[in-house]
Amino acid sequence: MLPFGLPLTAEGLLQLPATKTIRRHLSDMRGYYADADAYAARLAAEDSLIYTFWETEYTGDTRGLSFGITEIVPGTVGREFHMTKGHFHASDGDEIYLTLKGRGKLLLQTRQGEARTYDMTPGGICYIPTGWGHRTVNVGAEPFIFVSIWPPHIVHDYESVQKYGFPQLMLQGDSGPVEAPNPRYQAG
Ligand code: S6P
Ligand code: ZN
Repeated sequence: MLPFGLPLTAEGLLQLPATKTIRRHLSDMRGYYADADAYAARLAAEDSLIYTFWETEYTGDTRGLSFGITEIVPGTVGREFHMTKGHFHASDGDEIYLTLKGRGKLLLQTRQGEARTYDMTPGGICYIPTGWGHRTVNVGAEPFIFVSIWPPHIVHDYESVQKYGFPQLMLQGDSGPVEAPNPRYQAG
């Protein structure tokens, strides 16, 4: 990795060459949304883009840092807001999220079933210790964009989240986002 100095904005950071660009569409999110009928109906109409992340994963020795920029498109599946799949770090390694644009929520869970939720607004920072599964949700009407920074050689565990979900769902209420318990959740 070469040194760089850029404005902490989506426009600034997106100038960086990403080593990977991953786009997750509705069809990649089968089983993730609580309302299976709403999911099927939307997918039948269109396989829309839910989120993109541009990643520069550090694969050298143990000194570097990996980072990524995630953009979640606004919208819902049924009443549930667009979100990332979410994962645990299966190996030791904490992570930092810095919000650049839009309005989001960070959902956290431990494998024992403890849950926490944090607001993500521009200029805000969230710290995710190892052991806390994490998912981000766009609860606004605009694209929600944040930066993530994590140490090298992290193993990402998606399987536990795919199987058990998160304890909390983030739903569209009458006057903004509301959190509800996930009826299908089981502690991993
Ligand atoms: C990586 C970090 C983020 C996510 C990205 C997409 O440790 O937490 O860069 O990879 O926000 O989410 P997900 O759950 O599909 O990897
Ligand atoms: Zn992570």
